[in-house]
Amino acid sequence: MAIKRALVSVSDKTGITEFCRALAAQGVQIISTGGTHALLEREGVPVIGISDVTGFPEILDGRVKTLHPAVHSGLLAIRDSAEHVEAMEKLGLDYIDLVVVNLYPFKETVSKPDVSYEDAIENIDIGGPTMLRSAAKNHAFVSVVVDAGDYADVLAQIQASGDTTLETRKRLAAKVFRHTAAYDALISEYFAEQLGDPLPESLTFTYEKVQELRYGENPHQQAAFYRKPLAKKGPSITTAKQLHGKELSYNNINDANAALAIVSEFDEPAVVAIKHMNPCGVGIGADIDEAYVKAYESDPTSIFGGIVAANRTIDAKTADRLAQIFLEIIIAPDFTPEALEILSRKKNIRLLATGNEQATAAAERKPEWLVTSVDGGMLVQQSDVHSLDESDLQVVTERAPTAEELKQLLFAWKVVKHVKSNAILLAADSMTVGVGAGQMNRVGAARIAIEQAGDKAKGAVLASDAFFPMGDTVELAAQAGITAIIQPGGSVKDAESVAAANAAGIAMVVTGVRHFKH
Ligand code: 93A
Repeated sequence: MAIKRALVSVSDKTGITEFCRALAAQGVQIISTGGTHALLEREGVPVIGISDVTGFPEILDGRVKTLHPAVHSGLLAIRDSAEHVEAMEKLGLDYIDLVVVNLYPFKETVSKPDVSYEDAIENIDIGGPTMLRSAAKNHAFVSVVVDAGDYADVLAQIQASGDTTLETRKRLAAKVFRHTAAYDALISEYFAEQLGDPLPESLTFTYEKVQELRYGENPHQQAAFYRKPLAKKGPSITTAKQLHGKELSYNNINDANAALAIVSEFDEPAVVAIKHMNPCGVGIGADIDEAYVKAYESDPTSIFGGIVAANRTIDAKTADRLAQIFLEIIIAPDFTPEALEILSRKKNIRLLATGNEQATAAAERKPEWLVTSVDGGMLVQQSDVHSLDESDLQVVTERAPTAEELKQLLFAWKVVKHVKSNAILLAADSMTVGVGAGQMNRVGAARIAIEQAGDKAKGAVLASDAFFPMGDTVELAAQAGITAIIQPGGSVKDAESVAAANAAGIAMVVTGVRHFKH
């Protein structure tokens, strides 16, 4: 069958004149709506108005243009059904063999900073998706183009044979259903946002592909990176710009995301180094340089080949230091031109700018829905945005922490939240000095953290992501010279831990909140 009649109705008119001119040259009759019709006519492409097909004017500010039986019969009729053919002939209706439609720009509209609700609603396309879906359903006979990227291929096929192949039409139909599904999901996402997204039921899982990745966690696993279409506010790996370096890998993106989550905990200048999703060094300071020195000193061995995130712009001074070691990624709000110049000399480093100097204050951060796969399904939970208020702390030992200990305890608590469970973290002088991550028992995590801290354990504070099931971890901490501990509390054997702390003169506070992370 040959393509004789095309219906063209596009919001994004890029490339449409050339495409239609070439179609007309193949003898294809072109029908079009208001703005598209006006453009084609202006450009001298032969075109007839939709009203001449429907016998009905475009009304209600264009809300009703193509929503008409003459259009949808022409799209949906089964060409080799005697009944359908008879019905079409009886009513004097014509077939439409090709539909070229792209939709009202809903995403672009709601992404504008001051979009009005009315403007958003008016940009919900009704007629366009309806035509796309009719044509896609009837892809046995009808070609449907929703993506300007397909103009060239479709045209080439028509020029060669007068029609597209069934295989092409199937591929185009699949694209349409993917497109209209995503379009509707985005509208529902917008409504959910308007309503405050109260329940996970409002999750629509509309993601758009950012890029295919070379591989996943390991080279034999396929992988890709997706993001939510409505850009996240605040520093995010999904909106960060890569300024230099090779393409990001799956592990890079995961680690950079984890690193950003930690530096975003702090209002003061902070730097974190990440290895395999766990922080190996975190420092805060009066400026970003001091914070980096602390993050580095935390564990000068593990930072090698790691990922560094900062919450302030990197300048030349810190760039010089960063350039001295091998790092996979540096992610920061921005880099000064000198810093960029210094770091870009290193071929293998990736530099990412989030553009956001200020993170959202911890207390104002809203949880997001996190998705984890299980075999054949998924789990959904809110992200852990709990932030501790000093007044939530309860001193459970004879000795209360000193002001300095309290400062270190709160610092350690912010970081231990991001360490894989079971997690024990030691801190001193606003830097981590020992991290025990992902252990199957708590005392084991403490042993690792203490061993890593070495001499630095003496006088340090300790944070535990969950309660101590018995007194052994506190006894170990006491032997290492830890002076203060922060932990959730709530174990049936809390008294054992408190007694061990009292015996060693350790100050202990409980939070009443735990931070498991798996
Ligand atoms: O307002 S609509 O939902 N009602 C319709 O009947 C209709 N028909 C086509 N939107 C409709 N369209 C859309 O108009 C198309 O999807 C396309 O995005 C746009 C093209 O309009 P124009 O040709 O006037 O620029």
